[in-house]
Amino acid sequence: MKKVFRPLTTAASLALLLPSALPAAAGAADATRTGADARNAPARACSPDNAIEHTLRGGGTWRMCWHDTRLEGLVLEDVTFQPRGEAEPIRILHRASLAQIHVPYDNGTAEYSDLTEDELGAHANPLRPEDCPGGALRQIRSNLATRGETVSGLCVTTQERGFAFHGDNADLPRSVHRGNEAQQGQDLVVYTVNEAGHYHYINQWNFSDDGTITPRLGAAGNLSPDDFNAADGTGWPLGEGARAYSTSHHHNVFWRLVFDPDGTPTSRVEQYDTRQTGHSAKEPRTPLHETTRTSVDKETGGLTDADTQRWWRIVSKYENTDGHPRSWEIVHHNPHRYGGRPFTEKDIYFTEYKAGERYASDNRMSPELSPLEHVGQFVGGEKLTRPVVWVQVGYHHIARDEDQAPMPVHWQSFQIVPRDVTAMNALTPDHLRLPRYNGGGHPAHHPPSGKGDK
Ligand SMILES: [Cu+2]
Repeated sequence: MKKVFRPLTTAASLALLLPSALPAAAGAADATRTGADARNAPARACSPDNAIEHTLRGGGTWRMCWHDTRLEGLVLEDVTFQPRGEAEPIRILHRASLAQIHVPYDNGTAEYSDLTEDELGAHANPLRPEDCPGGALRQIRSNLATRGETVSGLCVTTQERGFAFHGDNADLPRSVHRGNEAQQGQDLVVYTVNEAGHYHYINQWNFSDDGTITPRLGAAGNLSPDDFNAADGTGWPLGEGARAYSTSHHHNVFWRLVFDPDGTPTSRVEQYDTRQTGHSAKEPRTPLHETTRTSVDKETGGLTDADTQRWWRIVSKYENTDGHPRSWEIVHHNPHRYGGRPFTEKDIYFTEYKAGERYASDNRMSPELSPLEHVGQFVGGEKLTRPVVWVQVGYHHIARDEDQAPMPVHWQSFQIVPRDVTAMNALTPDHLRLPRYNGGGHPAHHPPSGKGDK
């Protein structure tokens, strides 16, 4: 369902014309860094309205800068995490955003590109204080504004995430709590709600106190009344009897991540696969597994192969204090891969950084963007020095009676998890930050006890 698009302000148009939709000064600062080792380079200017900084209960501080564009909506830049006790913020991402929501209907009657066609970013919904519990709303540009050009559409808040850890290091006296260390985790959460036709998408980013980033897209709103067809047998009957069939469809969501690990534009990509190689000689002949590492040196697309438990990581030039390269793992599973288009064939793509390669499909939106159409074409075998990561998560939506009305939120997500960024858990309590708790092999946790407290 298309909306009539009312042009945005000059500022919005300008945003689209600049290579990365940044203020000119910031763009210039960016250019000076390209190809250079810019560790410790000063952060780009970020106005107070665009800066987000929050220290979570666990002591870690997230910092980032946000802006919005007409198509992508929320864009996060210069994302850093400073674990408690760390002298400096650790840079992770240069730029992160949605890159497409591709919605093809099973019967071939419709195929939407919700970012580029429906201009997702231009349709940020106003949020009420109760839509942002415990947080603060910020103004974001929107065509849905009833007055002026902005709505209170960006929520910055915190959410509880349950146990961050629960363990027994035998450092505490045995007691009624059995000497357990436990802590509840907390996320900094940033989101907008944007309309594309009858759908409302929650564009949410969770930043956890352990350094994990979880981009999430929640599909909500209402089923498209235009996409009901009782005749072709491809949908699901909604309402009484079997008169109205809601047409099944996919939501293929793409994110684009420009990493900037430790503030350097260059990084490496590695792929890991685990395979069973046989069995141990001794009974009970336990299966043996071997994990192999493959360097991803050139642009490529990859599959989250269930048989090999494949995963990838972005590796920094710098090491943690244990002497291990800092890296960020892409924890990713594409449950409903859509094979119907060349840009949806892979679950993840790695391409060399180009500002004009912005959308996973329908990329030829304006003159400053690459003439190439989609991410499948961006993969041209070029050597990777500044890898851009494109993550796809698909969802085949077969409607159910409960989808009306409004539809319950359905989430699609993946995670960016620190791997060897710090020498220990970012949340490790100070009294456990000891050599004997870092590296394993420390004495057994449970001394023999005759008190029956096992
Ligand atoms: Cu749907």
